[in-house]
Amino acid sequence: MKELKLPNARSVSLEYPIVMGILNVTPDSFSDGGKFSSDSKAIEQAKRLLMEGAGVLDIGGESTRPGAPEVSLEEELRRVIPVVKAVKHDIDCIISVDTSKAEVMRQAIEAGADIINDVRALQEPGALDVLAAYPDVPVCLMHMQGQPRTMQNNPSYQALFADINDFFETRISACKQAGISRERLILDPGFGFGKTLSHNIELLGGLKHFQHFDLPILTGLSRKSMFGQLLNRDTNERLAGSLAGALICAQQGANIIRVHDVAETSDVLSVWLASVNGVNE
Ligand code: 7PJ
Repeated sequence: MKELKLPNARSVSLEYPIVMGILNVTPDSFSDGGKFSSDSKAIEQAKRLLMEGAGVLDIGGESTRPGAPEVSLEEELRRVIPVVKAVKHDIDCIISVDTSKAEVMRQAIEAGADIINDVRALQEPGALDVLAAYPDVPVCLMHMQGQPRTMQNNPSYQALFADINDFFETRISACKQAGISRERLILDPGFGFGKTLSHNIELLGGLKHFQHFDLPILTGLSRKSMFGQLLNRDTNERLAGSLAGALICAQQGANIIRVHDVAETSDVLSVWLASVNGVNE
């Protein structure tokens, strides 16, 4: 599991954790509405994230924040596909698309997406079949309890790690049944998705419980409300908490760290890696 194979005979090394930079294409992120200018803003942001050290860009058009309303297929396609095409056309980079809808997955892959990141772990209709049809595309299976609109209404587990591990087992088997090979899979415990603060904190200290799968692990904690609750911070005051979270995940073997603040996260990981590997002066 030293590298992740990608389409077109490319691959990305997982020897050290890589930073996945979040490129949101929800209307609140580009509020001017004009399609041309929003595409060029997305390209600008993509270039910035890559310069700051992102190894992968994660493009998502569905808000999955707690309580967020669902987005129609047409709207999600309209938000995501032009940006994937534009970024792919202008920049040589690895693109992940954050979606649960089979048709968005299909069009995104056709438009040049290298990875599918699904917070619903390929449980929506047709999603397994789409991925089965593109045997070079890796996919992130994230754990969520419930659905975004209601997932924070009293989440509960019999045993947090055992329940999430059972979910991973079930989804890994579903992938196998559908013809999606195991080496394409990435696992994500889904911080904030149907989890209380104490669930999230327990997860943060316990990533070792997912290492037995011997699959790459992705974690996303960036600016999440667990830091709001723990530290009493608004969204724009959660950088320090998020950096601590990213480092704690990396030190427990997380391979892909999904963040908004790429430059800061890259610095933190570089300091840690220097302390492990030394430096050449
Ligand atoms: C995650 C995600 C995450 C993966 C979002 C937010 C909510 N994909 N998409 N893992 N979170 N794989 O960033 O606050 O934790 S959207």
